[in-house]
Amino acid sequence: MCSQTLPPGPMQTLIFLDLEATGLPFSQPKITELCLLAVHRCALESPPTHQGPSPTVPPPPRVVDKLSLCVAPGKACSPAASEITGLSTTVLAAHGRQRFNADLVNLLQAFLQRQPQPWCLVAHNGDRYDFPLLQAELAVLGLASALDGGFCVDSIAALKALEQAGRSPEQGPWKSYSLGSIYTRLYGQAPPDSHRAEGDVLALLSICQWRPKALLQWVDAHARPFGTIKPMYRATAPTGINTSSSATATTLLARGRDTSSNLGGSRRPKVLPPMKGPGSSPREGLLAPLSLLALLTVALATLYGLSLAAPEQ
Ligand code: DCM
Ligand code: MG
Repeated sequence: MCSQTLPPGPMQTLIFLDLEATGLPFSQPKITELCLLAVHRCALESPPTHQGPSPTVPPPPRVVDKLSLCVAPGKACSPAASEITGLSTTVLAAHGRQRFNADLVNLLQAFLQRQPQPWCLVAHNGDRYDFPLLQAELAVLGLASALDGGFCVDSIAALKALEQAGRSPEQGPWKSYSLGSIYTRLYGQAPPDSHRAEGDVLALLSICQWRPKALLQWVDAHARPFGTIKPMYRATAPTGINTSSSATATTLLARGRDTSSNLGGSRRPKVLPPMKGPGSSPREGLLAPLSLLALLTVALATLYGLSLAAPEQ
């Protein structure tokens, strides 16, 4: 690996991140839960050695910083999201959870600033979900560049590279790179607490501990500035004086999904019914001359019939 081509230098802190939210990207989701787990690179450079007959789930490093919060999303969770996460907007409100607001952004910044720099967010499917969603939440608050000092990588790409390294280039059977599938492949059991932000973050840490040194090398080579991540959707126009994200209209940015299904397609122009009212339709204006023409044709046909019949009478 040619480390001299890496502008930011080795990432000092890996921050494993997972977000739960109200739904999938086309629904312009809002965050319902987030978890960040900060691990210094030295914990991955010299992992505890584990001997045993079968691969066991590595224990997490002793020294970690963890931030885990539930968030009131300000919009309904999809039934699927509620089902898998166990969170609903009503329950989050009943527990007095606060919105994704400027205070939370300050909290995130304070947490990140405590870490040895540079830091790099690691999220599974982060490029398509967690990073653009986090950017969207920041953008809605007008704080789009709040996390611009840091870097990010998608662990799906990392684990693909790590699993394929050393294998023959022949294509094997198709493999799933979902968090649960990788974890089960590596450790022979399903990850606990799936679809809880903290559970998913711990599972992510475990799969990244499988080949920790190779993972660090990959991260150092592929980390990209968080500021280059495009928000999943953008605030367009405030709908009232309340600047909270619920009062802000949003627009989904094209991210590989059919954006026409935005808001269940309710923004698509509807086919208007024919207008009513006298003389309002150009078709109606043609009816009078057409009726006259039909009348004349009938008259002419009658006269013609009579003229044909006349000589025989
Ligand atoms: N999600 C969803 N439907 C799915 C899978 C995920 O709406 N079938 C949304 C809600 C989850 C979020 O994605 O909170 C993050 O997924 P995960 O729990 O896998 O991190
Ligand atoms: Mg999750």
